[in-house]
Amino acid sequence: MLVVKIFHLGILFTVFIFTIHISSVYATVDAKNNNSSSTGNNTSPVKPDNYAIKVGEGNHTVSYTKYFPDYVEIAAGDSITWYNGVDVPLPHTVTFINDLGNTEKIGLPFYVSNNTQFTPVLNNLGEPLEETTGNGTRIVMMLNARALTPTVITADNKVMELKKDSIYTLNGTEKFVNSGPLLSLDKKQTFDYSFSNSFTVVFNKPGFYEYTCLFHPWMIGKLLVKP
Ligand SMILES: [Cu+2]
Repeated sequence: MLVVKIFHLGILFTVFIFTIHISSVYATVDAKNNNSSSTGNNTSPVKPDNYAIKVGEGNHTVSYTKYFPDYVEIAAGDSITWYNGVDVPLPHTVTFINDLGNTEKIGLPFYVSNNTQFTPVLNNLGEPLEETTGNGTRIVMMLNARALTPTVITADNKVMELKKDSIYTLNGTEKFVNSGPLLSLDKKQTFDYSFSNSFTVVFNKPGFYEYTCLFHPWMIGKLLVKP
């Protein structure tokens, strides 16, 4: 129960991750294997492990768009928590895409009524990108909620929005599993929009998984879930 409470408190949760797991990121698989082989007691179940992966690297002057580490091996039942630990306010996502039809771009054109008025909430902070098509239909570019919020699209195309800092159990059939933008805890406050800091996935199904960042498609992470 204590662990559950910690998971529900974003700040404490991150402190927990930092203190317990940061230094052992590289030892993930070894630690797990050692635990299970050295007990000599096949009747006691192995407790699932939680590993931490940094989303973005670098410091306040130089940031690197990569996952750190970008490859891990874990066991079925284990979980991974991705978190943004970079000093700069640069968001990244952790996004599993099984079906390229569900890539979910960040900006999308939408039809709107020709007399719709757009008023910025904040003074002089931009205007919508819009265009009138050849047949007089008006189109505006809008941000795609599925890219910018924690979202799952199931195998049967059900779209589910998750909570911020979610813990999601992957069943392996999803078309799209997205953390939404992750920002460092101290950087979240500089945005009006409420971003997550972390995203946790529980992997019960063995297999090879790849994920990417919707902002930086060259960011690729891979993981192997062993039976
Ligand atoms: Cu990124």
